[in-house]
Amino acid sequence: MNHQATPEQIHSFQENGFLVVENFLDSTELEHWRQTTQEAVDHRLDSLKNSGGVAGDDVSAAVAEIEENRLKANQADPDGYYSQVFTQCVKLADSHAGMREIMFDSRLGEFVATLAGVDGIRIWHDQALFKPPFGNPTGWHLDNPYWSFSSRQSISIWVALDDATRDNGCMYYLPGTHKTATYQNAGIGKNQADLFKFYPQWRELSSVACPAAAGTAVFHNGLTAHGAGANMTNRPRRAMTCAYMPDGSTFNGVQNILPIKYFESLKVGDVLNDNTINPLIWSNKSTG
Ligand SMILES: O=C(O)CCC(=O)C(=O)O
Ligand SMILES: [Fe+2]
Repeated sequence: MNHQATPEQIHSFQENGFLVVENFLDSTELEHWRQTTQEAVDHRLDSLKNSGGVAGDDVSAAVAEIEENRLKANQADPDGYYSQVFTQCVKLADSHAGMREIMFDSRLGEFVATLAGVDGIRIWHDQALFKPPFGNPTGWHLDNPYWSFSSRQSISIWVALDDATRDNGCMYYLPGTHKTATYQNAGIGKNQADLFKFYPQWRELSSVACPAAAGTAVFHNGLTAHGAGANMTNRPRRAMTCAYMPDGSTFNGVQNILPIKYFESLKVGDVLNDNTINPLIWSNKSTG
C-alpha cells in the first residue's frame, strides 16, 4: 500500500478538495480488497434477502436497521431510480472479519489524517458502492451534511475495484468547493444539478473527471462537491469506500448510522469517541 502522502499530494488535496493516487494498492492487495469486498457484499445481500435481517459475526443493531430500511425501500421500488444509482452496503466491517481487517489498517488512517491535516482519525462508516451495469449517474452532492458531526476536515477514500472510466461512472469533482461549501446539500436524486440551486456560483466551475484504474484511490473532503457519471457498460463499476471523522468531532444532532440507543443518549456537542462505533484507527499520539 502506497501509504506515505507526499507534501505535493497534501497541498493538492488541501487546495482542490480531492486527490487521485494511482497504484494505491499493489496487485496482491487489489485482489484481496476485491475478493473481500465482493464476499462481504454478497454475504450482506444474501442475509437480507433470506432472513429479512442482517446476519454477521457481531453486526450492530444500527447496521441492521439501516440496511433493512434501505433494502425495503429498494424492494418496494425495484425499478426505482436510486436503486439503479448503486448497490450500497454500509459498515461491512461490522459484519465481515476480513473487511474489518482491511478497514482498521492504521496505514489507511495515517494517510487520510495526513491529507486532512488532523491528529487522529475515526471511521465514520465504510461503504461498498457498486454501480450496476447501465446504472444511473450519481448526482452532485456533498457528504458531510449527511453525517452526525460537522467538520471541514472530514475525508473519504474511494478505491476503484474495477477500472472506473468515463464510460462506466468514474468520479467527478468541482475543485475548491470544500472551501466555500455551507452545509446546504441536495439529495442524490434524478436531477444531477439540484446542488446548484444552493450554490449557483459553482456553475462557473469546470468539473474534473477522475478516471481511476483498479487499485487507484481517490480521496475527497466531505464538503467537496462530487458526483459520478452513468454506467453505459454492461459490467458493474465496483468501488470500496470509507468515510472518516477527525478525532474530537462532536455530535450535531443529525442521525445517520449511529445505533439508536447511542443516538438517543447524545446531546449536541458531545464528543463522538465510542471506539466500538467509530474506531480510532490512527492518532499521532499512539505512534509518538
Ligand atoms: O461511487 C459513486 O458513484 C459515488 C461515491 C460517493 O458519492 C462517495 O464516495 O462519497
Ligand atoms: Fe458522496
